Formats: sequence, C-alpha cells, structure tokens
Amino acid sequence: MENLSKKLQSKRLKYSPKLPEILSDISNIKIVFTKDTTALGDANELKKIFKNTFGQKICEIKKSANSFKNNFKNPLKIGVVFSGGQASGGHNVISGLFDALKKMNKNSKLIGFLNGPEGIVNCSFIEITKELIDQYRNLGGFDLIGSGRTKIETADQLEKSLKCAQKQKLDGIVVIGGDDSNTNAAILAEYFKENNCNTKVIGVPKTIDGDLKNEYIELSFGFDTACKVYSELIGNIARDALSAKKYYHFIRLMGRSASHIALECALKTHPNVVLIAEEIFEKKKTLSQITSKIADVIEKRAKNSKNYGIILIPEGLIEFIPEFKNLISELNKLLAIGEKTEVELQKFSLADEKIKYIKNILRGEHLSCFESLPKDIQEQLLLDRDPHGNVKVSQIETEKMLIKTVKNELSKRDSKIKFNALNHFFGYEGRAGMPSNFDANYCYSLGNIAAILLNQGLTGYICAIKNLKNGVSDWRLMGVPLTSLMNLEVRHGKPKPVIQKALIKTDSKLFKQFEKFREIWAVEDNFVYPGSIQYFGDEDITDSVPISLIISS
Ligand code: FBP
Repeated sequence: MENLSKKLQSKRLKYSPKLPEILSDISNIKIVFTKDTTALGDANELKKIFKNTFGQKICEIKKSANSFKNNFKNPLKIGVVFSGGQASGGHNVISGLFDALKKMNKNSKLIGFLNGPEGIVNCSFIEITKELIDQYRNLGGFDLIGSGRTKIETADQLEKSLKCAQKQKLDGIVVIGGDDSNTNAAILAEYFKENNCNTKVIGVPKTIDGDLKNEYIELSFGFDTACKVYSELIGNIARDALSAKKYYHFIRLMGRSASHIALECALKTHPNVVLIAEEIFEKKKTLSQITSKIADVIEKRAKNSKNYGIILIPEGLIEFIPEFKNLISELNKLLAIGEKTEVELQKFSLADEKIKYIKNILRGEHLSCFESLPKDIQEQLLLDRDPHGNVKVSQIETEKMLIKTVKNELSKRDSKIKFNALNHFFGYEGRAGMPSNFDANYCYSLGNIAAILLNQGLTGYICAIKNLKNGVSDWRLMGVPLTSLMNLEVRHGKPKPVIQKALIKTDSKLFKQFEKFREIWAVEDNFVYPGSIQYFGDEDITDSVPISLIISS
C-alpha cells in the first residue's frame, strides 16, 4: 500500500533537473564583471552602512576556453540555511549546491543549519551527505533542515554567528530567503568582511510571494508551484460553483503585501472579481467602495440568474486600504516587540481585554477605524508581529469581513438577491508542494550558481537567472550585489536598510492584460480549469512557466 502511494514521489526523486549547457561542465566557465551598481534609494546612507560590500559590480557566468579547474584545488566548506516561509524547490537549491560543490572538489563539505537563521546563531547544524540529499531531490518543503524567521541583528547574534562561521572554518554561507532574509544576508556579509572573517555570504531568491525581483531577478522560486496549486483549487471550485449554481466563493490567497499571486491565479482561472491591493491603494478605495464594487457584480449577475461566482482577495489587502494602512502602521509601532504597549498587552489573556486596552490607547481616526471593524478582525490585528515587524496578514480573515460587508450592502439594495457565500484561504497548501518542473530546474541551477560565486570568493551577492521564460538553454546566470536591491525604510520607528519589495505596477503589461478582460470575466462564466501540476508528458504542459514571466513589464 505504502509503495503505491509513494510511486510519484519515488519517480520524482529520480528526475534530473534540466541544466543550462554552461553548467554541464563547470570547469569551463569564467566570471565576467559587468555593470557597477548603486542602490534603489538612499545610496549615500547605505554606502556608510555597507562600507565593504556596497557598489560591487553585477557579474555573469560565461563559458570559457580556459579551464576553471585550478580554482577547485582546495575543498570548500559551506553552510546553507532556509530562512522564512516554505517555497517549493528549496531542496533542489541544496541538491544543486551539493552536486556543484562535489563536482568542484569531492572533498568539499556542505552543512545545513537547523531551523532557520537561529541555527547559525546557535551553531546547530547537520552535515548534508549524498545519502541524505538523495532522499529530498525534487520534493517540496524545507524539512531536510527546517526553516525559521529569526532575524540576525543584535550585536550578540552577529558575534555568535561570526564565532560559529570561524569555528566551523566556513568558506561560505548560502541564505535561501525572501526580501527580509536576504537583507539579513547582506548584513551578515558586511559584518563578516568588516571583522576579517573569511566566510562569504550568498543569497538565493526564495518566496512564493513573488515580490523579490528586479531587472535581474525575474522571479523568486516557489511562486510557480504555489500559483499552480492555488489555480488548480480555484478552477475546481469554479467548476463546482458553475455546477451547483448556489454559492459565491470568497477566496483569500497568500502573498503578503504584494498581489502577484492573486494576479497570476486570476490570469490562469478568470474569476468574476479579483481585488488587486496595489490598485486599491493607488485609487484610494475605501472598504465601502470595494464592497460596493463587489455588490455591483453580484447584482448584475443576479439579473442573469447567476447567483454564484468566484471572488479572489489578496492576503495583504487590508494593509492597502488607506484607512486601514494608517491604523496598521500605528499598531505596528505600538506592538513592536519590547514596546511598552506590547509588553502591557501581553499581560491580558482574553481578546476582549486586549481590545479594550488598545481602544484606550488609540486616538482620533485610528480609533474610529479600529472601532469600525468586526471583533474577530480587531483581535487578529493585535496578534504578535513577526521578527521583522510585519503584521501577520496570513491570520487576518479579510474574506470573512468582505462577506459580511457585501451581504449588508446587498440587503440594502434588494432583499431578493440570493447571496450565499463560502470563505476559503489558500496559503500553506501551496508552499510545500512537490515543485513543478520549472521550480525544480530553476532551483537546481540557483544552487549551482551559489557554489560558483562562493568558489570565486564573492560575498554580498544574490544568485539570479535571466531569460527564465525561455527554455533552460537560453538562461543567463548572474550574481547581483544585494545592496543594489536596497533602500532605507522606517521599521520600528527607525530608518533601516531593507531590500525593497517589488509590488504590482498598474501600468505594467501584465496588469493591463488583466484590466482588458476583467469586466468580461465579471459577468460571463469564462472560468478556466487548469488542473493539477503535470510532471510527465507533453513538455508544453510539464515545463510551462508563469504567465507573469511571459507577459513581463
Ligand atoms: P516569506 O516572505 O518568508 O517567503 O514567506 C511568505 C509567506 O508565505 C507569506 O505569503 C505569508 O504571509 C507568510 O509567509 C506566512 O508566515 P508564517 O509561515 O510565519 O505563518
């Protein structure tokens, strides 16, 4: 029985990720340095913070007639860490890194820090051997070594990380993470260099959210698999809705602040309403205007006897509705770890007490906005912040709030409109799935790039691949200085260097494409049912890439 259910898993373990030709023989490559870099903003301040790693050049891995073999004489000892939320393909970054290190020198060693960056601080790790990694190739999750959200920032944490790197005689650390985790990688790279530590730090762009990108990083890994999993579920629900004709499904999709996942899933499935947080913010839409817009669609559809449909809501919506954005940033300040208000709030165990306490502290607009919210949302807004100071939007059930406001609005318009709504949240379901071929291939190459950059002694870089929408043979492999992705942002009331999140641009080709069709999708039943991820068969299907890559800016 067990063997039957593991059949696909066993086959996936044997899948050989497709590699760009240049990586098929890593002894015949060279690193070419191209453009100088600066920062996305606040360059002068960042130059002072990153004295040793600011302004490095972009580099590209190219084929070379001369052998790179001399560089492989000394074995390397490298540490790897997963940081933040799961994203499909993580194990392939490690297998790509492992295989490339061993190809360079069979005595090279890879260790995996346990349970995220705290593993570096506490120096807890395991050695990654061939026998071990062979059990995780092409499989989802981060369970080989675990992940965590610890932020390495205090003097004590930095010092302990340095001691660990020195004690283990590490040549490098690979940080597999999103924007906040790669900011941490940049800080660690600078700190090591400043303290004459030989350990280099290289980042790898991970996050299902798709918000870690720029001119060189076209996409973070995990986005493709997550969107394919969610789109399969959305398509299934759409077909169910069309069959039963009795429910509106309000589906919230993970993705934190950015609506990239919602937009990609929308283009894959053609739902009736899709809220794009960035557009809502730009047009300064209030909750009541958003509610009205959804109610308009429902009313229109009711006239055609269509009392069912699909509404997609990005996870971070609430942070983008101007009235709530201000409230959330006020709450973030008040509830930052260690703040007096946060310490006091922790003393209450009941939600009602917490709400009462915070109402006594909030003033003016903030107070009236907080009071306008249903109790469960008030409670969710008061949950702990993550170590980077972000409100945990994954726990805020905006889909339920919208069902209530839309119901209320419809009852004011016409009591005869049939409105039965169900709520869904798709998040964790999409983060640890068996990676699509795209993510499996992409991640394996990213792991190879990390090994090459470390072998070259580079530090403070993030691995990148250009031309992702084309076949693997067209991919361009690069290293991008982490500081070039940074600017200063106010966190916990102080300006801090951070990698800027890439949000949806409403003037992009992708958004325009969506705009062109959304009115049609609203009234007609134009649903698409993408089905499940395919691993075997027609390459057009198995190796498909995200629509967001095909129609890029
Ligand atoms: P990263 O930014 O670390 O990649 O995490 C992404 C994410 O999945 C978000 O989409 C979501 O809001 C958050 O993690 C949930 O966090 P947690 O796993 O701590 O509940």
